[in-house]
Amino acid sequence: MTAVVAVGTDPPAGRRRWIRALSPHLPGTNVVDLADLDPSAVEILVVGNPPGETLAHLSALRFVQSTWAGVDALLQGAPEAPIARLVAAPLTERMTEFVLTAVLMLHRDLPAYRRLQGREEWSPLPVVAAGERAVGVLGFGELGRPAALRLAEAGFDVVSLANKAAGDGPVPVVAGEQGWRRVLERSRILVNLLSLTPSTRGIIDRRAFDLMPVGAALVNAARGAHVVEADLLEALDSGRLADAVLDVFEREPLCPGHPFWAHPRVTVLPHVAAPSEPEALAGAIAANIRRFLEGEPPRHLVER
Ligand code: OXD
Repeated sequence: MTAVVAVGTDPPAGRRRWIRALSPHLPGTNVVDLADLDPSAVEILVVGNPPGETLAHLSALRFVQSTWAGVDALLQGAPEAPIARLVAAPLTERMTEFVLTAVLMLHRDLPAYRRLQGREEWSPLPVVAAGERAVGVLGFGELGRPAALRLAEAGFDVVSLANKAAGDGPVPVVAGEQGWRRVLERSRILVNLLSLTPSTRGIIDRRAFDLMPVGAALVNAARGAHVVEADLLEALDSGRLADAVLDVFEREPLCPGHPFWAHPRVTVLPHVAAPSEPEALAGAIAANIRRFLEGEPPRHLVER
């Protein structure tokens, strides 16, 4: 029987693009829009990161391949099928490029110059060498590790936080409560690439900001829910933090009138650090689906 792969990515209007991109990589398979299938017959599903409970009616699910790097929402209430998150070189490269861009922008004071520009003020700021700029990267996994290494290659003084410490690579990796404090206390620029779990939800809060050097900056490219928004606003308004570059938010899209929109110290981005482009990522997704179809364990399954 021909295997059927259902595509249920959001927005539904974009599904045709995924279907077009995936089909040539899955010969002998029907790649179709989820909306065109009887829900009780869907066994293999390609989705982004919708709330898992929206899939609860797919009672025959056997494998879910996400088009997203993080599947925190999908894990909430999805049927008991294996779920693979997306790990693919083009996605990693885009995130690495984004982190480097954001850190260089903060390092060379571009947000501060934009504020000066708003006041028509011609005021050169002191230039600091990259080697004197302490950067912390929270997370040393599939996305955190390459980003931390690229920052180190660019000359920054990088320390990363992970579950396990490691001192022998180009980036020192620290762990635990002591590691957390060490990264925060030293980081002039803090980059968040943690995955969102019950233990990391709300981890970047007032206590975290109080540990950071006065005038430090935050780059959040992981999940909005890592950050306590009210605490971040307070830290920015009090001058404890100088800047925040935010690609992710507790609620997306960011709602009209949210204080981040007009905040002079916040750069708002619409979750674009590492967008999932079907044409670039279909090969990696299809390869994992083929593994499943051939009875091999798919790669990058998340613990459930
Ligand atoms: C994500 C993604 O997980 O965009 O945020 O892939």
